[in-house]
Amino acid sequence: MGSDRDADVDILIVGAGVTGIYQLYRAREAGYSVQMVEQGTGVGGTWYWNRYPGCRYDSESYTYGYFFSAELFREWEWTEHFAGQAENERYFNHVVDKFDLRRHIRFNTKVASAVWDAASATWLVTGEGFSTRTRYLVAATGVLSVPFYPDVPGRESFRGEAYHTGLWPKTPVDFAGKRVAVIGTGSSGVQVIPVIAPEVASLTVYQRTPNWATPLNNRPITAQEQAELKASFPAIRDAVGKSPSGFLHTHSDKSTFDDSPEERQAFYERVWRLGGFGKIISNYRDMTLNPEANAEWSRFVAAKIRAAVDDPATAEKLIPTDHGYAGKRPPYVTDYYEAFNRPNVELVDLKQTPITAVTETGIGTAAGLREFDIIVWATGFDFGTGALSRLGAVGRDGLPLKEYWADGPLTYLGLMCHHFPNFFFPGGPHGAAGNNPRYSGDQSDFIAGVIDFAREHGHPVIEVPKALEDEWTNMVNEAAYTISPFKEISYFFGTNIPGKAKAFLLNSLGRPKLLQMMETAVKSDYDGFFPAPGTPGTPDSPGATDSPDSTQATGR
Ligand code: NA7
Repeated sequence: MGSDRDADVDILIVGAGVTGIYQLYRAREAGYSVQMVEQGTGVGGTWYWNRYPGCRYDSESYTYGYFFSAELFREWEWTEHFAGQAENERYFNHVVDKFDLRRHIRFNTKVASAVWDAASATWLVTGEGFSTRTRYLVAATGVLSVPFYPDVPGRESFRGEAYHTGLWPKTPVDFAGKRVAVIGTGSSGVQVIPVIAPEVASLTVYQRTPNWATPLNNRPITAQEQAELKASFPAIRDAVGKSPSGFLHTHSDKSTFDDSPEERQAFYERVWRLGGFGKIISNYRDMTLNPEANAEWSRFVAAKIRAAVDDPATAEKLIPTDHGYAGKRPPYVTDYYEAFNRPNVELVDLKQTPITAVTETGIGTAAGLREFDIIVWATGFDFGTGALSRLGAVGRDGLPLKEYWADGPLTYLGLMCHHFPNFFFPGGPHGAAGNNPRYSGDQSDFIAGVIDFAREHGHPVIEVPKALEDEWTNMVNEAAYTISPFKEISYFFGTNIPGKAKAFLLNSLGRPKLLQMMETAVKSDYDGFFPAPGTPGTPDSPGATDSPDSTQATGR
């Protein structure tokens, strides 16, 4: 029978990003012994690794940050409605220090394997110079944390400087007077391009597929707004807590064709001026679902692109033709299209002239070789399952997670899966809408609750029943094609990674459904989550052997 003597810690959390830090706070507050491991040398996750010029939130700063402490909310003054990377990283450092969490974090530690041991009902988690046995394993490893480099011939032969936006160096990159290539025009590419354009000698943008970029509408938070934010903390916390999207943007109850063409134009102009995701959330309620409504808004955005870009041929290349607005994750930008009016910026359409090779000096396409000093790879991530599949997690009966998920993730509420007892992944695939901290916070709360319940009732093993996993996974996969606006060309289906199974990787059912399912589980006292002694995976099951040699546990 597993006992607390078998574990070095109660809870081991992997990843010091927005989700992991909150889970760490909750675990520590509840009195568990808790250890966090983090691959980097600092906290912040996304806001630690993505340091490229122009990197910033496209969710409002104050709804992205935490709500668990009124004092934290009131003392931290965001400078902008959409704060930049350096400020975001400072925020997470502030949180970790304010709540004395840093002493639980072991940096420079990458998990190489995590193996379930049924006999002791613990996970043995190891990495280079690190080995810990934990009762519960929480992988807060992020959905956008494994950078993707396309397999372009010669990529590594380039002798100039090369950077991936998701692995940006801590020392500033000197772009002044350099010949620079940016490959990729997703959310990262469109942030970096306008910021470096004024500095560089030349900027060549390699675009395979254009995205529907609309204004972020960022601005400083005024002293008056600052005071209002502080004064309204409980109201904001409650509104965000209840919001179906996790944002403060209000939902419109009108459908597109309820309005006349003139009213629609005026409405669109108002929506255009909203911050970030207001373009989706506060748009006509049928904008993402009714193809004609979607085409109408997309035409409006296309007209804005044509108005912003001086050269009509360049403007046409920048307008998506393979998907309508929100068919893929739309980026939010500041002066992106305007950058193409600069004489030193040029757009290369890879649909017309694909990259054939990277050479020692530059990039070759069908149109010839261009030489560069710096290449920026803004080519995205192995979304959703990338980090979890690389964790080396091996569950009950020796089943690797990577194998279990070979055809796509199987999850319960995007936070746990059958066959993997005492294992949780808040913010994981099927749980969130992208990387929204409100969803992952809901998941962390649920995880904290089920662990508390198991502790109180003396259950050594928590494992979600297969039927509940099937129910959620099937609902998510079905709604991916009905409720979700995203098309199969989106990386939300994993299709940006060669060889990856095509499967939906977000929560297509939305936050209300997630919360409702959680409530059902809590109200049933987590019915079915605690396998009876003797069933597979529990300490006294027939297959469970003595605990592997725990003398190798070091590093703490
Ligand atoms: P994205 O949104 O996945 O964008 C990656 C970009 O890289 C996209 O424009 C891709 O074009 C392009 N790409 C990928 N492979 C290639 C090759 N082989 N050749 C040329 N271009 C290529 O990643 P981001 O980092 O921008 O944003 C990720 C998330 O971060 C974002 O959604 C926010 O949540 C924050 P494609 O569209 O595939 O033709």
